[in-house]
Amino acid sequence: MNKKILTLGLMLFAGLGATAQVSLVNPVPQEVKTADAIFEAPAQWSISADKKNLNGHIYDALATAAPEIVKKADFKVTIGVRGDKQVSKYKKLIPAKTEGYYLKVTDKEIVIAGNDESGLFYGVQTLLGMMKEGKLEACTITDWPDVPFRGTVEGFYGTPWSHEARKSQLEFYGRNKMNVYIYGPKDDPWHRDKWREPYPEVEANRIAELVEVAKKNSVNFYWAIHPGVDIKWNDEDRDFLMAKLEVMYQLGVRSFAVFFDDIWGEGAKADKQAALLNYIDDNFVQVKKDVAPLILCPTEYNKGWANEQGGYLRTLGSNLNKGIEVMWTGNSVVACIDKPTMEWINERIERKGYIWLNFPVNDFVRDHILMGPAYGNGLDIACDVSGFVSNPMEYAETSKISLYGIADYCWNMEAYDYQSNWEKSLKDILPSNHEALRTFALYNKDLGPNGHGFRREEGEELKDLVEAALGGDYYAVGMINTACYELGLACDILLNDNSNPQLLHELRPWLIQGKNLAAYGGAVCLMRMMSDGSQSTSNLVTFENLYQQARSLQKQMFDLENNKAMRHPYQIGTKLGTKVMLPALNKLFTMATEKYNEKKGTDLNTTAEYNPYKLTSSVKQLALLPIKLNGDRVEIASALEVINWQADGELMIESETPITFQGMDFNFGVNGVAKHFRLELFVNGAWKEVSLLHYREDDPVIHTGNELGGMTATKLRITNKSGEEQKVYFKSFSFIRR
Ligand code: 14T
Repeated sequence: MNKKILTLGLMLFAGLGATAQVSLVNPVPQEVKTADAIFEAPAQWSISADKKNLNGHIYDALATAAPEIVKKADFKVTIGVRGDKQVSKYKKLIPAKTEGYYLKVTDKEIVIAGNDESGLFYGVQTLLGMMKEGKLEACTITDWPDVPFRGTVEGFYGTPWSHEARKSQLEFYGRNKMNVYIYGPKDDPWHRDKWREPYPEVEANRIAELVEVAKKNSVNFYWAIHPGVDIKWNDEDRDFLMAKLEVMYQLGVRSFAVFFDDIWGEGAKADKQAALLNYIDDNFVQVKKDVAPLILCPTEYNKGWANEQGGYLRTLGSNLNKGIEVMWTGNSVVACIDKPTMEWINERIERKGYIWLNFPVNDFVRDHILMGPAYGNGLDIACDVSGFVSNPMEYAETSKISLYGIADYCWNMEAYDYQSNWEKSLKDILPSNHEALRTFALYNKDLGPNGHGFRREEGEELKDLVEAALGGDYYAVGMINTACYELGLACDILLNDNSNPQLLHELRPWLIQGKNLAAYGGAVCLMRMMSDGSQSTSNLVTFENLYQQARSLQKQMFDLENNKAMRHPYQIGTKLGTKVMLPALNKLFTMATEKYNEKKGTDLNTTAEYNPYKLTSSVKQLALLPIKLNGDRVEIASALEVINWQADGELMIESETPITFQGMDFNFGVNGVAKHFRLELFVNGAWKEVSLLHYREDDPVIHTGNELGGMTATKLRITNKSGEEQKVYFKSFSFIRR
């Protein structure tokens, strides 16, 4: 049989299956019965509901659906909450679960019956999700959440989300059935540094508005205070805190959290923290009666930091009032959560932990943006957590990709399929160009090496190809070339998409770097194919010109990575494809260049990474140490052995462009050795000496004299001037450029 026809047939078939409207709903509902009947939504429908549901946020949500709401229509929508007359017939079908609902869709009518108001709202969201493409599917759904509190904590360091971004988040949470938003951006002054002071009017009004938007979306807006940096455990500070909570209450806030993370000293005492929280609970939460249970973020918020001897967690466990929730990031600051994680912490805090998941937050890897799926958390911990919130990136819109998964995971844990959720999320966030977004996102999943050791899968789909290509398979090189072409194509398409301006604004630096990476890949793959010295039909497309192009792109990527105007003043850089694609291309570049050198007897530099700084040394052990730019700091990696620095041996650093020095220090690990070495800078064609000194006799760090600041040079060298060998450790060396 003709293969093409067969594939076409299969595709059509798959196409039919994929249109099931219920599969568009996120999170995946608990119990679904469908009759495989899909039909156009009616042009009009009438709504029958109890008075209280005929106006308000639930009705408003329903009104966003395409059908026009009229008094009398053939198609009837009945909505209600357990106890309402309208849905009394369905009493037995409504799940007796908090936030649960029953939904029935036929070609004549729809019934949505919530176990409570949230449940009804979520039933409406399910209907809206199913109608995304204008169609309905006959079904009955019985649905409820696994985790009672699901959502986010805006808890990262860096630029807090904008007001607009927050509103958009709250609507996104409503649509995806998340019910918690904890407001706690580290860089909001009135959350942390100025916790005692009330918000100025403009900021106060914004918070009041967010509370309203949250309510409309069935989200609890938690406002968090972070007093631990300078709190005194006295009545005065306690009253300051109570007063601030009262001010926030007046703005409409009804849910509160107190954070004690990333502090030390006085503020970090468990008994004091517990006493304060109990005081707030007794004298504020219980008195007001309409305030949600308090949430505490402890100082020892992960197992890695838990000091068992100190008894911090057990003190919280026994002292804190039972209703107070305790947050937990897992076995380390950034970790996936599993059953043993929960068993360990729940026993200590004498309650179910409230998970603060440090994903997709990128405040510790700001050169990467994270667009991958949320995976790796246990699918069997629904009963072990009281809440589960994600700490996202300062890139609010991009974070929605992962949050879409968090929402699904928390709602229906056992059924959670991260891959299919991820595919769905890309369509949800950028329907116009979800394929381009998907291709681009493939290169933006991993975090790169980081202090927390938290990595993500990236480039798995390329691994076999890369291996084959490195093994000399030209077909595989061609496939990598195609992948690079697709990446460039995706970047260009996205840079021209204006359907989600916020998303594309956030992604822009990475899209531009993505184009560089793609073009680099193209050049490298061609280089590899021409590296056997075969003749080109073009005078321009020659190996040596492709080599120049690849070099140029290495430099362009480097410049973009080190351009501080581009993004953050620290932790700068814009990286993607760092797990598989970039290293593969660099290897191909080196291989191709080596091959060519061999064939042609040329001497082209085979090292792939562009570096404007070059280190040379007549001290053998130093000659191969890597030198790197890190922001504005140029560093030589430390040596792990004793260095035998011979008399007159020198270490030289050359820069492509003149450097203006800000400061310099280095550590040879031996006290008092500054007098044995000479530092010189090459200024205007001549070597100029700069003095070296120790600040203290017992401190091996060597500093430079004040004359260094502001000097401009293209090279520097350090020479052993003592006339004899010096045994030193090369612990650190760095200078800062202006
Ligand atoms: F409160 C905690 F649960 C928590 O995670 N606190 C911070 C959080 O604001 C930040 O976004 C997150 C990821 O960087 O980690 C915590 O911050 C840290 C963690 C460290 F290990 C800050 C400095 C650290 F060294």
